[in-house]
Amino acid sequence: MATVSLIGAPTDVGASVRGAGMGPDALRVAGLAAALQAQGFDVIDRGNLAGPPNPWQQPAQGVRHLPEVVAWNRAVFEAVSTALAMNHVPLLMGGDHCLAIGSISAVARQCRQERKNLRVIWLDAHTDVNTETISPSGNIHGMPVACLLGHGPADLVGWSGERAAIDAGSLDFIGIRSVDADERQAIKQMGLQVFDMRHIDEHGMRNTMTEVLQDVDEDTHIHVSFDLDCLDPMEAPGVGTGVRGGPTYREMQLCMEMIADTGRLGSLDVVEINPALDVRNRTAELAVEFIQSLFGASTLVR
Ligand code: 4U7
Ligand code: MN
Ligand code: MN
Ligand code: MN
Repeated sequence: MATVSLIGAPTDVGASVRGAGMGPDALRVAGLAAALQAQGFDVIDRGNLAGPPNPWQQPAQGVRHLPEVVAWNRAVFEAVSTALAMNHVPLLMGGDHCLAIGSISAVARQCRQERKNLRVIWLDAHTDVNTETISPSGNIHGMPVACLLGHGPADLVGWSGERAAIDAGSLDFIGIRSVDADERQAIKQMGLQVFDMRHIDEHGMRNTMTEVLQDVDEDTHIHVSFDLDCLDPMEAPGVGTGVRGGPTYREMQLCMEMIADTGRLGSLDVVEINPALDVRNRTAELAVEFIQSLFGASTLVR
């Protein structure tokens, strides 16, 4: 059985709603380590990374807190690289979604070294493809996908060793229902595949995931970047940028189980849990349930 490395990154520097920095402890309190251990995994909790405090400033040149975002992502990049080098499955506990820049850059670099095909599955209400020139907020948690595709602030691009850590064709978005006007243009220009809520409404989660996973083979490394605001806020109230109309509990379970069935999950981000806005840690507890499914726990009785 694999070893899972839990990496805490307690920061909200990439967001403008405060509180996501408490995400790692919310996941610990919800019993993440014990849940994975019960499934037979070895789990090592690496504790929390250190980084600068949130300076709580207005955006400058289109971005908020760029030096702090760079510092936190450096720490994440190093920790994820270390875990991968030990053949562990890194599980990044955010923190806001800007941290996916460091995490996925590290994964992309490792996959290139091992000649694996990296597939990124982005579970989110948002596409996070803004850049400093088009973002309506300047919040970098709305920009990680752009940075990973080689766009965005220069300090956040190229960390994997190539300008683009991932190519447009190896990235799939699930659950999308909030895209900004200029972001929409960027999505078209970059040729990104977006399975938005309309697609899930019309085709169902099963057909959607069948399509997403069709070309996964034995040389594929799947990275899941799980923003808890992907879920409907009725299920997951503890998020800073909730949007009505997300997948239901059952739809999300199916999504996770179908990814698990491939046997190719290699790394994971769990981000944007905001305990300050949550109800009795429900969102972190929900996250733990979904993580269990993603790691192969099944409620199937056949
Ligand atoms: B998250 C937003 F304008 N698009 O860029 C922006 F609507 O990581 C939201 O998906 C980004 O939670 C949300 O600020 C970032 C906004
Ligand atoms: Mn996000
Ligand atoms: Mn989001
Ligand atoms: Mn959010």
